[in-house]
Amino acid sequence: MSHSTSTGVVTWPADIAADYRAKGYWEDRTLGEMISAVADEYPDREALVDGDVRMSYAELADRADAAAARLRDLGFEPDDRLLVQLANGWQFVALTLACFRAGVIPVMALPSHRRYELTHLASLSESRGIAVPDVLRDFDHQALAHELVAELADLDVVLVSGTPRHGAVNLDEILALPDDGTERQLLRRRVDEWNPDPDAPACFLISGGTTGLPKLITRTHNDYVCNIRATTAVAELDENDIYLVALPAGHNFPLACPGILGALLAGAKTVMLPSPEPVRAFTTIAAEGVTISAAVPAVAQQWIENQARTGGNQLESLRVLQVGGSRLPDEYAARVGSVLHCTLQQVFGMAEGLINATRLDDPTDVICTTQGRPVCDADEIRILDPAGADVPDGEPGALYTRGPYTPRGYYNAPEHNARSFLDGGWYGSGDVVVRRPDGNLVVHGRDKDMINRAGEKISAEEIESLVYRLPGVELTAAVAMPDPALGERVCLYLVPQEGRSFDLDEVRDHLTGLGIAKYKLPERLQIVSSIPTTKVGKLDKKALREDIATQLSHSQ
Ligand code: OOB
Repeated sequence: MSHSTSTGVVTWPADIAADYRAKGYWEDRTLGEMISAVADEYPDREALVDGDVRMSYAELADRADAAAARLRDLGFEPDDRLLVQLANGWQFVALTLACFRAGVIPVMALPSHRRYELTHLASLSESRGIAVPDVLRDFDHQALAHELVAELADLDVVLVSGTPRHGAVNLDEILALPDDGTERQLLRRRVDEWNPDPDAPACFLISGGTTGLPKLITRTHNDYVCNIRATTAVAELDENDIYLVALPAGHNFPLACPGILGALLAGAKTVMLPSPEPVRAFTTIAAEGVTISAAVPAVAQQWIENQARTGGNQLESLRVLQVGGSRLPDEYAARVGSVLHCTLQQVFGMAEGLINATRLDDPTDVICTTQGRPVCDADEIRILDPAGADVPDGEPGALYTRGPYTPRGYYNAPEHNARSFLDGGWYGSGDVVVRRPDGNLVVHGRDKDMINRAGEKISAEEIESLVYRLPGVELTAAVAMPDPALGERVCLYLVPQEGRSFDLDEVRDHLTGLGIAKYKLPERLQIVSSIPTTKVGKLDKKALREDIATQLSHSQ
């Protein structure tokens, strides 16, 4: 039932690890102990706001400790995995901290994931438990969790925020605050003794994915703390800040760049919202005095358009808007300052590690037309041509990186690691970038088979492999089509077998039946009699992207 070691975790070479340690990039402290120390320093400060729920640092830390002990009592052991699929709310934060304290590894799924993704993530991570909302946006997460428990050998505990059924555990009881002060102190002492190894994984993040199925990224306490520290410094976030979480909290960006964990390590306040919808977001920003938030370009665009339409001074407290996850069009970059009246920080990051960002005092041209530079001075980057030679500044090439918070491999994925990492541990992000002479990167495009829909990454291969399960498909290719609101959407090219016809609804129903997340569903179907191929015989996706872009521009 338990796993004594994280065998599938790829570690940094010993000499490099020693160097990161000696230079202070790795502090050898766990996220749990660091946040407990902050709570000791600022017990009465407000840490977390979620609607009517307001929690001090002391209360949050006490709830996390109590929950850590209760997870142990339920049978969770250090290095056990817990698949976390919770909406943005205080429970997400308290449970994540509880896992850190107990040495249990949260696997950060998204509320939009469905049977297909959760089955894969639970089995790949060998999760012992799954934490879900009950029914959320008309979807019965609890029912699905029970089905997964019935099907997966390792998975046996369902934690539900809401009304548990069929022997599920009530998450709100797990996270309850013991009312007795002495008990709280005893728990604190008990949990302090479990402090995990700082080189052990703190959490598993999900890769954007270019392969058929998503990969898991192991983030150790040492590396994640380094990531958080560096992004906190460049966002100039301190204890006076109020950080708004509007993106799904399990994403690296709102979780740790600097995100929720950065706000907690700084002694700042975090405000949770279930969605970035502008009317509610603006009301919350005004009511709570939010100073900093993170958005994907699609959300930044909505905020800009909403503010331009309504005017008003609801955003007065907002100091910084971080924008990343996909390329922010330059015209919107300029409007963050002129319409939202805050400083834009472009963030070009990845769950696999490396974070680039513009600095708050950079010249306007850097802030508005580049995606910034690495946040940590131990980050190393190389930009290579197809033959593997470094390209000069000003010329596009493929981005490779390594550093103190960029893990050297995905979890349990040796074959895939051999393809994604070069000798010397360089991770190839699949992005095509140009480095300017001032060191800032501009993302020109990508060399990976993925669709970036409003910052959510969709693997073309994953969609295609599922479409092939539909009888009568001769050939199919999923490609990105440009979209003014979301950046990109999925367009599916399909060659039917003789005598067969398809429409978009049939394809979408088929995929929905297989249990994939809705955001991955194709939004346009192009029925064609053939698909062009490249010289080496691969489907020519570039030609397809150009074809759909041309068709869309003509139909406007
Ligand atoms: C963030 O992380 P992921 O893992 O969902 O996606 C990483 C990929 C990058 O390789 C790149 O293709 C794309 O997303 N990307 C951007 C971008 N930021 C990310 N492409 C162009 N411009 C940008 N600013 O997306 C992520 C993780 C941490 C912080 C911010 C974003």
